[in-house]
Amino acid sequence: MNTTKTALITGATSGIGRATAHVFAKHGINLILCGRRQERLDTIQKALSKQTNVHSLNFDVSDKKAVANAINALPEDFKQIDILINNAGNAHGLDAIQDGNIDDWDAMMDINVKGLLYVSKAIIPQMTKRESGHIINIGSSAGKEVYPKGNVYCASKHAVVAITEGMRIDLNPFGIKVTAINPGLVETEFSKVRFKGDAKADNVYKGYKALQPEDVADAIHFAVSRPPHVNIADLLMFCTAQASSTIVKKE
Ligand code: NDP
Ligand code: 8X3
Repeated sequence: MNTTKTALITGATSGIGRATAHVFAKHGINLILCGRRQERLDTIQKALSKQTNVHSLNFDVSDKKAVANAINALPEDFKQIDILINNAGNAHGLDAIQDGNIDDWDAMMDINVKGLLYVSKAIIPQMTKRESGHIINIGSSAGKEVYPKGNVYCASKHAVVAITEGMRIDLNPFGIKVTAINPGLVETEFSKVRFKGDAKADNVYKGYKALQPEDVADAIHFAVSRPPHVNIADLLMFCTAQASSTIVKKE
């Protein structure tokens, strides 16, 4: 019996998703890498193919047809997905609700919430059929606590935590594990995206040691490597300097 598992990771071209792909490859997990930046997908696939079998898919998670088409067209060797890492997402803007940009709100709800649902919808039926699988949703400390100007991003991550709980309940009869990993500040391209390339992004991780994407990837691998009877349901992780969304000890 082939015991090698296959993981599909959304947002594998950067940050937490890319670091997770590296850790999984080191442990011999087959990979389906997803993202929109083809050049990055090619580079990561080339590097990790030395360690494991890798396939990449280019689609926007907020485009439901593109999601279904990409996943339905997977080659035979990659059709069985044992582990789904719903990681693609970002914050767009940091504005008081009265100043918020509607396009930013649409992007966060469409990608962080609906995108996660579209990808899950395309994969859950094969997991329920086999009565096995593990879904890991990347929430955030912003899914546990709302902070000033975080409004819609925090709402999108509260939704991720709620959807994770709903999945765990509904998929319980099928023996499917469902996990939320909720990090605080992680030094990735997240702030570059949030501030649309503005220099403000450079200050977010200054004066303290933020979580690194590899720290979160380790936690994700911990969750997927527990024995069959153990499910890490919900994990909140901060760097040592962070106590809450608004309390960070800086030099
Ligand atoms: P990055 O910006 O470094 O990575 C985001 C990833 O998401 C990229 O690979 C990007 O790929 C992908 N992505 C974004 N939009 C889409 C889309 N519409 N369709 C497909 N893929 C998309 O950020 P992080 O690694 O930090 O973020 C990963 C997850 O972690 C997000 O859900 C974020 O909310 C969450 N998180 C981040 C924290 C942080 O402080 N950094 C803390 C807590 C949670 P591409 O552009 O190639 O499509
Ligand atoms: C990312 C962490 O604090 O910027 O989810 O919302 S935070």
